[in-house]
Amino acid sequence: MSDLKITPKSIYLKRRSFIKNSFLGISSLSLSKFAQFSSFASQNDKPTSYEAITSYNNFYEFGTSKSDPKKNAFRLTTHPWSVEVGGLCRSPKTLDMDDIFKLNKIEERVYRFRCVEGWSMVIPWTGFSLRDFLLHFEPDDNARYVKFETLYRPEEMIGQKSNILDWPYVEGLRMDEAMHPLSFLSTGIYGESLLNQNGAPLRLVTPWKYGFKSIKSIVKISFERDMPLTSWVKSNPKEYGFYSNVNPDVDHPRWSQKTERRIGEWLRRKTLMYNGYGEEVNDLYKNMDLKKWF
Ligand SMILES: Nc1nc2c(c(=O)[nH]1)N[C@H]1C(S)=C(S)[C@@H](COP(=O)(O)O)O[C@H]1N2
Ligand SMILES: [Mo]
Repeated sequence: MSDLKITPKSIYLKRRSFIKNSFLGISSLSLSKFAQFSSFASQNDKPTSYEAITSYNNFYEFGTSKSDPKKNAFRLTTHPWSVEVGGLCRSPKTLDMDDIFKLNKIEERVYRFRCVEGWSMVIPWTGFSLRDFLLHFEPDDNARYVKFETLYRPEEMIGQKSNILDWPYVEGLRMDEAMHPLSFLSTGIYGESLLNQNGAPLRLVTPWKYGFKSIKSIVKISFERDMPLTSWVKSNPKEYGFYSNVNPDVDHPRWSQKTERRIGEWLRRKTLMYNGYGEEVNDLYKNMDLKKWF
């Protein structure tokens, strides 16, 4: 797809969400200095093509190679779809996607996206703030973490017939990370509904963390007291941590994290601390040893 074709829609969406945000902002709790802006990528970050975003994927439920998700994800039925939200909160509920769309105003966020494997993209997501969504369920004061789970349906998710990971895929955030204004639940890309290979109908996006934290096709969210045991930590705790913040100074045991290949570019780029979102997220980790808590 040519950039000429996609840009106008993207700009249009951006402008719309900007207007919405500044309008909303005055009374909204979530209005921070960041939420007024719909774009969190710089001039230097040209959005990756829709074609690449939807054909070069990691989604092990459909196979382990980059082309498997696009090839195999058509089997997944996403209508109807419900998301159960519970655990330590006052208003647990199971919602279908229509309820979810009614709860939240859709906005666009252009974010850099960095996979732990050393490639990156720039993705114009549509969706809504995770914080705004979670507040509807009135989390208790003793909720310290949020746990997310992907659908388990091996008849449709054929990769789940292999035991490469312990299904269902589980991810988690500390409560303050989940409540951070950058944390986002996505329902679309370039203004189109998410395709199955990208995690339809609902997936997480935490742009300062490695891509595997951005769990796809979510069916369950729960507020927890203890740190959830996430899929990658469970499968290989020496190589993957709970926090997994993008950090060029902490190498993966099998490769350096200093640089990355931006899909669509020739030369490798320097990887930025917190994927370039340090100004926004530094405070979350100010008392932590980032080498120890990787
Ligand atoms: N359920 C689930 N979520 C997942 C994965 C997965 O295998 N299963 N892969 C993760 C990894 S490693 C990355 S890099 C991103 C890729 O997202 P994308 O294919 O939309 O770019 O999804 C993440 N979310
Ligand atoms: Mo990844």
